[in-house]
Amino acid sequence: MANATPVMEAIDETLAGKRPVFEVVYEWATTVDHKKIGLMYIFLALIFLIVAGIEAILMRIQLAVPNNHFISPQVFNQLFTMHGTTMVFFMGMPILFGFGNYLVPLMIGARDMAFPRLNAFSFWISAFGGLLLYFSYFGASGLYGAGSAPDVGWFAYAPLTAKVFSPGHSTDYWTLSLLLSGIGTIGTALNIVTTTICMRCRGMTMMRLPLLVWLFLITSCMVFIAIGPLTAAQIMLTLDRYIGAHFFDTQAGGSAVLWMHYFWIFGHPEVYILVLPAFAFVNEIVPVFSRKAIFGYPAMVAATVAIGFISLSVWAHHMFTVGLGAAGNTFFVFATMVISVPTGIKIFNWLATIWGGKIHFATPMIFCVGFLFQFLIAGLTGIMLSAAPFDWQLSASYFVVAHFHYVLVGAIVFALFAAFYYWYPKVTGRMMSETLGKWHFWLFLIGFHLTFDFMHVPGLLGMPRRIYTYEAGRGWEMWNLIVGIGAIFQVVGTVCFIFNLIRSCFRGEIAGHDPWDAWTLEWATPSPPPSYNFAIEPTVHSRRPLWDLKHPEDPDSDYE
Ligand code: HEM
Ligand SMILES: [Cu+2]
Repeated sequence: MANATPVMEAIDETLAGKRPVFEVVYEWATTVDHKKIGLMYIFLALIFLIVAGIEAILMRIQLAVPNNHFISPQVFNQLFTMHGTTMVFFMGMPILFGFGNYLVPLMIGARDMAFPRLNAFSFWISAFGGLLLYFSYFGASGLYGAGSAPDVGWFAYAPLTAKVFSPGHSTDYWTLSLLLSGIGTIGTALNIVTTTICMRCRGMTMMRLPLLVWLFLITSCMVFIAIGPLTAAQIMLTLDRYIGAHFFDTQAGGSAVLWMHYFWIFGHPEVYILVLPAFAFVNEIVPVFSRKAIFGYPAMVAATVAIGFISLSVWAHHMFTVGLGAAGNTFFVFATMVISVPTGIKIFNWLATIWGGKIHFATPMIFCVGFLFQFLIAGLTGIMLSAAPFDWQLSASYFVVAHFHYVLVGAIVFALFAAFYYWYPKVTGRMMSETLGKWHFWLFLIGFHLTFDFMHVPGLLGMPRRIYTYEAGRGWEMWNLIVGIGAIFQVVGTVCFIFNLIRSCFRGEIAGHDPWDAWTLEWATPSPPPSYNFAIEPTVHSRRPLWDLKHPEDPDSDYE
């Protein structure tokens, strides 16, 4: 089968009795090929997406009507903790780094990552981190006293996490699982930085790097700076809980605010660690479907570097309500607002790329359009929240939840879907169904807006976040019902997507090596690419090497 995926080949050969299942599992479990590792990251993340999605639906069912007793308060606390932690650490980061793993070496004309074994190690330790988090559910009373999931929120504020307030081991599962996955994330970041710096093919100067590679490079640098404080905080918390240290124990001279600083010095850059790869996908997809080179490449690179730096210095906008004092708050208000400048440059450049282009609204492109629109709105509510007095009113309300889901779902998840439709033919050799793709898009878009547009309203009406139920007559019930209905739409859309992923693997149209008429190097390889990527190491002369090959009459290299 010339056009089979590695996965399908494995399935076929196993079914035909040519290879025992064990051998196939062994091959994947021991692989150091960046493409297989990338796929395993994505597969793992999709499983966690389903799990965390179920947790979200359970919460929305509970909140759909007032005075509901579908779920107990304890379980509700566990659900939002597990949902948030899973989505950020075991869905978001793995799926994005999965794409990075798959694409970065291909796009710079390399045969693999710089450290293939470290790459495998990083994947497995992250996967074990995720398993450990969920092991807390199955631990039951016997095993080291686990048996209930963590319930302290995804940012686990002190002093709630102290042994007195959170006895048992669920908080320890949370801590250790983030410690492990943090090590994996650092390993992957190290690999991406080294690969990008050292393994580029001939002619691939830094200013000819595909923007995707630039964005993963900067994301990885941010990982170095952000994960350290997280790891330190997890170790301190463990010391507090196990040997009676008092880092975060106010009564013994520790500081609860110290935890917040540690957590958000990690937590805010984390937001950008998730969003920059999403930008990366949009940077590749929008120009190809507008049939134009990206507008303002150097400005895009500069804006990314600026976002990287500034986002490291805005963490205390998560702490306006703590009482940092006027000087502290003022600094963080301005630092936060300044980010809108480079972000605005990016939005402008995407629009300028689309402007006057021959736009082709295939599924990857429509998801990018959704991304642009929703990211703009998320940025606007972000600016609103960055004004400290406004934040004081709404900090612990549903307005904030609506804001950050606009970023996390409206921007990041939309860009991810675009990436799936765009690179699927490269990975599997087959196209995803456009019809199902359009169904997916519209169902998900309607669901997204029903859920998150209307979630701002109960927030403005004073509905706090993390409440398990509420009484009737406060004007919240209609909005919560709409929000719940929207969530169902999103589920149906996602089911279309998963069905499309599986179905297209067997039935999809054969793609050929370059179905979108694109211009970056991964499209120069067969679909799927062989394990060594390139038989002959490519040489490039411009930012769009494949364009040069296809258009000898008007190559970019003439203008460089
Ligand atoms: C780019 C992707 C972004 C993501 C993923 C994101 C995510 C989040 C998250 C998870 C929170 C919740 C904090 C909490 O639970 O207390 C939050 C709060 C906040 N975000 Fe964003 N955000 C993003 C962009 C922005 C932007 C562009 C701004 C402003 C220009 C902004 C300003 C804020 C502020 C001020 C808060 C504090 C809310 C509070 O503590 O009450 N965010 N964001
Ligand atoms: Cu932040």
